[in-house]
Amino acid sequence: MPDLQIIGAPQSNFVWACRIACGEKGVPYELVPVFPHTPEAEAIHPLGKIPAMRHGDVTLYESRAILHYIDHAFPGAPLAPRDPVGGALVEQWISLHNTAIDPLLLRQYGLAYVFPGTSDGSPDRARIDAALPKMGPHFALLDRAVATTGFLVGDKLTLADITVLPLLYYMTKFPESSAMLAAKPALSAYVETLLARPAIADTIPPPMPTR
Ligand SMILES: N[C@@H](CCC(=O)N[C@@H](CS)C(=O)NCC(=O)O)C(=O)O
Repeated sequence: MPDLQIIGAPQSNFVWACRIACGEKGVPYELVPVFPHTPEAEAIHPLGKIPAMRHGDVTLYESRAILHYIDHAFPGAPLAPRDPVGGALVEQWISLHNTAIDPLLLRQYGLAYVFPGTSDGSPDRARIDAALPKMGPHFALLDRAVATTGFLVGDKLTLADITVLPLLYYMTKFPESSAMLAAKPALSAYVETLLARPAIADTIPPPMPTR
């Protein structure tokens, strides 16, 4: 059994990013498919979030830290440039994703479909309609960023792409976001190309369990 554990439900975009990094790096791992706020998550993440990671004596939480660890602790082609500028640009994208893109596109908009919290389980239209006017600039920004090389940083896959791709995959699942994505040719081609990589194609998340 591999001694690296990725702890978290495969539906989580952040868990998926960690799994993609392992796949791209050729690192074997065991997926411990638990939801947030379960004992396994609480044992490592102080807020009970997923992903968490265990590797021998090393425990980590927060996808960004786990991605950094996977990239640096194991052999294989680097998933971030080791020069200061390239490495900082990868960090810049991960930070922008985690603090602005994910909170709007997935937490506010996407989860209004998946976990609407409405009395009849229908999508939370108020939350969706409040998000929509703010979403266009995010798709435009990403479209411009990948237009030249097909990657967010430099000319090969990095942790920046690995962080952003899972969110973009989920954007293909909801009506307004899939239309916004389809209207951006470079970004659409980027998503299609990345989804064909074995490390990504082989780990496409299952649907959310129905309650
Ligand atoms: N900044 C964290 C975010 C992790 C996160 O929000 N995970 C979600 C699942 S996709 C979660 O655990 N949500 C439960 C909660 O926020 O309480 C990371 O990058 O790992």
